[in-house]
Amino acid sequence: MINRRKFIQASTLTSAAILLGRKIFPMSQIPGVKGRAIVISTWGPNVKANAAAWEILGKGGRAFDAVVKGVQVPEADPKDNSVGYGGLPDRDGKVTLDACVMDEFGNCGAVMALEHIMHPSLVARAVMEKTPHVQLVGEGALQFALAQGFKEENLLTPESERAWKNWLKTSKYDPNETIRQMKKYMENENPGHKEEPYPWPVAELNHDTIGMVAMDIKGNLGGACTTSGMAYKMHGRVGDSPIIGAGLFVDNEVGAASATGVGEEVVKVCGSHTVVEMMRQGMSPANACKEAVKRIVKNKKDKANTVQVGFLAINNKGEHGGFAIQKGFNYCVTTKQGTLVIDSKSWF
Ligand code: SD4
Repeated sequence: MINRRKFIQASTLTSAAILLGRKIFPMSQIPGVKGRAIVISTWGPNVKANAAAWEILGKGGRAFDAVVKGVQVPEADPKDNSVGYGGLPDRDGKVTLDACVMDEFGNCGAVMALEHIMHPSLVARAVMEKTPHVQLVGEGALQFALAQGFKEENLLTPESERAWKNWLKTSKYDPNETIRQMKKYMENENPGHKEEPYPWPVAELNHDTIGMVAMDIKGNLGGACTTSGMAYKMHGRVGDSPIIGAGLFVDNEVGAASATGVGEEVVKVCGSHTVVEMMRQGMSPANACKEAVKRIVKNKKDKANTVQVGFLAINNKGEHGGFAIQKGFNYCVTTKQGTLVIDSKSWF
């Protein structure tokens, strides 16, 4: 079994060294790719999502198609408590999903507070491709999805329902505390997780929103972001993830960025758009992410260390980077050389 701590330490080397370093998800079965295709996504456990995206990118497919395929992996995974099926509900026990997608032409689509549909990213894509609109919310989004043939289903798994009932005992809304409690709860639920073989112990599958951005071998970019939002939020609350410019932004001439963490803070600084604009001005992806973090830290003043937000980005040269407010944010990078998980630097 691979020691995760060692692996993460190894992954804190510079990105150039990393790409020469340990491959954790060999892509040898996929035909070699000429060019500079790359896909990155929030959080280490999304190696599986990257692999799904690479099935398209690795064959020379379109970045937009790749990310839409990639993010469907955590959406369908009942063990992922922050995205799609199995996502933790709002304080009323309802699973409400947010997602958006953006392509190389600047087309975009989003759904917000969508219930009962496992793949909000696909509905967001349908909004983009089949309506004159960009965003559909709540009941209207559901009606549209059903008219498009999406299946209505119960997304609240027994595990997520138990976690919610456990939360109801205190009913205290605190995003950081919620994440800590959720991890503790899932560890109790899965006492044997430490013995589980690589790639990831069960408890670590319970990560966060997936934001995924990619560049294909033609140099075109695409992005997708999907989440069940902050656990135990107010019913009707929408975070940053489905907001173009906040949770995701793509500009084919410059780069693409996505965000995870406390969405309210990301919205206030138009986070992902800020990252792309900073890259337009010549910053590296990591420094551009740091600039967006800096604005949140400035807004939060002495409370900055009470929230977590992480950004990731690629530029149009295929360079990648990330930055977070707190330690602990990592992202997965897949290129033709394989997949690696990189610990981002942080403000604190
Ligand atoms: C939200 N940014 O709804 C999302 C959720 C998330 O850490 O990333 N949580 O605010």
